[in-house]
Amino acid sequence: MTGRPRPDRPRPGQSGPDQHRAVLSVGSNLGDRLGTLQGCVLAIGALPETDVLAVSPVYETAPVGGPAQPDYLNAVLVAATGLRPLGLLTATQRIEADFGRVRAERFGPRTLDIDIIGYDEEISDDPVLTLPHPRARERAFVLAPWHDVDPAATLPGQGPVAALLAGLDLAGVRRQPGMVLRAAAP
Ligand code: A4P
Ligand code: MG
Repeated sequence: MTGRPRPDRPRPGQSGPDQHRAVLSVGSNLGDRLGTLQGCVLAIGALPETDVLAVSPVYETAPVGGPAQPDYLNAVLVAATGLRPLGLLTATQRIEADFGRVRAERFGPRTLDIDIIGYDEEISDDPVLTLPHPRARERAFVLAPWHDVDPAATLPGQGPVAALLAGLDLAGVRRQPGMVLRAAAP
């Protein structure tokens, strides 16, 4: 059974009335960082009603906040999803747990962190899911890869990503051309 259209699942680039655009930031600074991020991207693409539309280059980044800890690998992905925001949060937290995430201390080292940076144009100050992500605007490790993958992006309520990025110190973020994440399994 190949090539049969699946009307219940819009293909990448398509959007229907029940499809929403989510921007996700992924980061890892413990274990096989690149392998974890690749597995994470594939797991997100395997969620119900969800397609990964674009994956950014990988950056190695100095840790922001928290205790002394190893450098992170960070990337951003853009997805089309039929999941509602809280459903997407629950699903991404399950993926974090599947990759061995232990919540020991805030901003501490982790095998995998998935943050929902934006969901359509939604704005919410709910602490369970704050949209857009409350610290995205000040984080080069989020905005640099997001800008790579979508130069015209805007952070809802905050302005163009390009303008926000221009005001940040980029010293701690280094693009890694030798590290590439695939949006889907070959
Ligand atoms: N939560 C609220 N809004 C959101 C959202 N938009 N996306 C809540 C995801 N979660 C959201 O998160 C704590 C709670 O935030 C969740 O229960 C959820 O309901 P957590 O993942 O359990 O804990 P955390 O990640 O330690 O805390 P927090 O506040 O999410 O930290 P951040 O902002 O994720 O920062 N430095 C570099 N270079 N690279 C990094 O990736 N990441 C962090 C974590 C710090 N420093 C870093 C990096
Ligand atoms: Mg987090």
